[in-house]
Amino acid sequence: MTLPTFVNVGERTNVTGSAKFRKLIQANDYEAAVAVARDQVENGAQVIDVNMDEGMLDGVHAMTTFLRLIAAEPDIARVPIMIDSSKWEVIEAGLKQVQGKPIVNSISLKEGEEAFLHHARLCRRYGAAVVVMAFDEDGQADTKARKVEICTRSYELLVKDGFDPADIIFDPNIFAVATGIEEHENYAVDFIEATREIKRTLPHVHVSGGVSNISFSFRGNDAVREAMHSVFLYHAIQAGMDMGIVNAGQLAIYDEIPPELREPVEDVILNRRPDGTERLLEVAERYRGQGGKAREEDLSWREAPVEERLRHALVKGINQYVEKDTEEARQKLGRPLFVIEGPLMDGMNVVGDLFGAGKMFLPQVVKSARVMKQAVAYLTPFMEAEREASGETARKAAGKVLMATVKGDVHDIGKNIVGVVLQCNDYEVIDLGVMVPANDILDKAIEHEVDVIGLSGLITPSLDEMVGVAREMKRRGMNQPLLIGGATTSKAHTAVKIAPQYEEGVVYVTDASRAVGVVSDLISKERKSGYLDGIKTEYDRVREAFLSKQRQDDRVKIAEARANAYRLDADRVPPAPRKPGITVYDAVPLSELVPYIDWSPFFASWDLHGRFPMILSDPKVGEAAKSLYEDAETMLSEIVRDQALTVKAVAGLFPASRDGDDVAIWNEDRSKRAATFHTLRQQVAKKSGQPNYALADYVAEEGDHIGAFCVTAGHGERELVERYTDRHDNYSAIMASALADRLAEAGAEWLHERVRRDLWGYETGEALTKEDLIAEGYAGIRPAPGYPAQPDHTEKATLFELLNATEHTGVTLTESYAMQPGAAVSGLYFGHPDAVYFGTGKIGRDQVQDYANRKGWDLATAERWLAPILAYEA
Ligand code: B12
Repeated sequence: MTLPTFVNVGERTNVTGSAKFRKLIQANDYEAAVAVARDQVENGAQVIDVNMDEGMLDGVHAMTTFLRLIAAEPDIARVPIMIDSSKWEVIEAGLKQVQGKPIVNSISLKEGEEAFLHHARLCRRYGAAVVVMAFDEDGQADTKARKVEICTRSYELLVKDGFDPADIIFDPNIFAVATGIEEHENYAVDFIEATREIKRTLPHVHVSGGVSNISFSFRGNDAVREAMHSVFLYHAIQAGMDMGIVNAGQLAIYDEIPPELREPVEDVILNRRPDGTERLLEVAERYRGQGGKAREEDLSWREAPVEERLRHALVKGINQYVEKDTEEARQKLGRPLFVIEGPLMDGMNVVGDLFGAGKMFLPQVVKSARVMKQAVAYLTPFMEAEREASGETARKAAGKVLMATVKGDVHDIGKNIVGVVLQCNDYEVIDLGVMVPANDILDKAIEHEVDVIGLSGLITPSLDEMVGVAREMKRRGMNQPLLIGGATTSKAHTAVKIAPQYEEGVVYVTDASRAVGVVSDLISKERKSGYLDGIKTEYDRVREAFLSKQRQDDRVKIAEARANAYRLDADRVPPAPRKPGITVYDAVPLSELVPYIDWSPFFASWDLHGRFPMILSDPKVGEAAKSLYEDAETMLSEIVRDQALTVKAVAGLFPASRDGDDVAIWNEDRSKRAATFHTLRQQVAKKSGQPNYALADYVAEEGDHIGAFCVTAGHGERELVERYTDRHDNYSAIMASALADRLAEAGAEWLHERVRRDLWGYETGEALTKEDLIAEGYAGIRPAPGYPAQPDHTEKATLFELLNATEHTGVTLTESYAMQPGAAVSGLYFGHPDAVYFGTGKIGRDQVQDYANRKGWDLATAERWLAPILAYEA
């Protein structure tokens, strides 16, 4: 294929990249969809990329229909079509339709040589050119060396197989620069230099890429983005890039970029100085809001009257102008209260309705709440001054809710989210924070005359604490309803254990979106008793069902379960560790952890459910997810740049041997037992051939080893969170905690890899992609006390002592064995290649008694710590 100097690929006909196009295709409006393609060509696109990869679409049908229609349009049919899909059936469907020379986007060595060549041959059969991504079995290429290596290998394979080199278009991956992450700084240079080398050594091929990626860190600043694209292209084209996805309408002319902007942009693109990013950030501020048509369009709402502007800012969560507009509204409306009860409440009502109708999502609501909070904070001194002058009492909210994370527990993201959502709905929230003893909760509830009390908890020991709070409420003769929430709570536990302790109403609330409805029912004089009657009937049923299931106990005896233990393959026991004993990491570089982040749970913590990155293009929540992700990436870069969090870790590898259902830990020469880990065995009746697992089964009877670890990313979190809450910015505060949690998990993944490769060293050679890591595609496991394979949190005491974890990481244990700081994970390492995760499930009294004996507890203590997994009523 021969190409003119630089070919511009239009990508507006891509359902994953354009919401407008996606909606048209989903609505079967192919006529308007064809118009999008026509517009692209009229605006200078010389190739159009067509992508129909969208979960809800029949990709084959959509691709076939669309390509047939554009083939009939002479204006469009004159440009080549790039068939873009990750699904082979869609690509093939596309290939069958295209009349001229098609381009397939893309193939790569990701799944190995065989699949690569198979796909390449299919393309060749249709006479198609191919985009070859610099992606191999080890992942995407980021450095020049990897890009050149993968492209060269792909080239050799293709050409040897008879592929015309002129039909090969390499995409050596353009990644964002100026992210604040040191290892990203050379990404543009890596691309440009790889392009130069590819063009020099691999005759006839083309080089392409998605240009807008380069400026991802400057989203919202079109002037800087346009300058970055133009400078990047200026250098990349000289190096041989001859094709790319560029929005031609949004490209500055290189020579016309003001030198004060061009120079710092060029410093960043060419990685010419270490402080390049900071300097560009400074200059960028001056260009914010300039250039870029989209920005001007966005700002048309600024021309509306101030009440409208406030409402708009609330619904859209824009906090940029909040103080200015609030002041203007205060002057216009005469009193601060009128601003709150007028445009601010109007806006919040819209937000509440949209959220209730499932048209707005949690992150958007929390952003709206930020606008409200900042406006109210601005008005508060004026209201206080008025009150002092007139002697009036404060404005009454719709109701008062007291919230607390119970004693011994440290996590509060969920509680904070619920608090924000309630505040959005005009409830006053008194938040007592974390680790709050029952008496403090109840004293404050009485003092503040609250209408409802809400408790939160992350780990199972908190369940017992909640039962205690309910009991104490009864003893004190209180009458407020009690709400129960948090990851460890459940309707069954609430119905069986908490509700029977307190007759004034106990309600389990699954998530933030339900909280408002429940509180409003509980506060309404008319609805309260009917609502609570309904809950009571429901919980009676849940309790009965639970107890009757418990009565049909189908557990096998512990002796029988042990006889069916998993038998370890002694020949495959991992070798002795290369570096036995304890290794401490005082400050793991944050930039090293970023690639280990598993983003899916991050979205879940904002009530957006789905797998990353597909969630970003989800038809329902995609838009909210994308914007949340952008904010998260921006904050993450700042955290990395400012070293705002410190990740500390300790890992230890010890001689060990199995001792029944326990694991004995030995000193270096195995002359003295240093500690014992206790494990629990599954007692569910298994099908033949399936073992009743206990973690101890993964350790050999002699000569084996196990590991232990503790990681935290929580040092610095409190300061970071406070910095945002001081600015009434709960959105960023919650985001900071959620990112700290992600970094703690990423730290655990990072450390486990180090252990497998270096410290223990049983893993050699294998290089896993990030997806493999997340899918735990490696040998060995790292169960954490509290997780289903070891539900007993008290084992953390042994683990901490053995590792001296508090001294090495600064993490301490509460009386419920929660770790502080909250963004922390600790657990054991089992290296045997057959080790798999499992759930212990419910266990019988015989095992509980046996476990109590092994731990030196009485039965009641064992039943308390193991309460959530007892198969009987204690
Ligand atoms: C992410 C995660 C973590 C993260 C962050 C935790 C966090 N910030 O919540 C990290 C990696 C730090 C972590 C660590 C641990 N985790 Co963890 N973790 C999870 C996971 C996967 C999701 C929790 C989460 O983020 N939820 C998102 C938030 C927003 O949701 P939420 O807290 O539930 O709140 C919502 C609702 O519950 C409700 N709500 C919450 N509070 C309230 C209060 C009121 C009044 C109302 C009305 C509603 C309400 O509304 C909120 C918003 O929708 C859960 C499993 C799961 N799917 O739930 C395990 C889970 C919570 N973890 C668990 C455990 C055991 C641990 C560790 C002890 C493991 C270990 N040994 O290291 C540690 C403990 C950390 C510590 N500091 O002590 C267990 C806890 C149960 C148990 N057996 O004790 C779980 C349930 C996993 C499991 N199935 O075993 N964990």
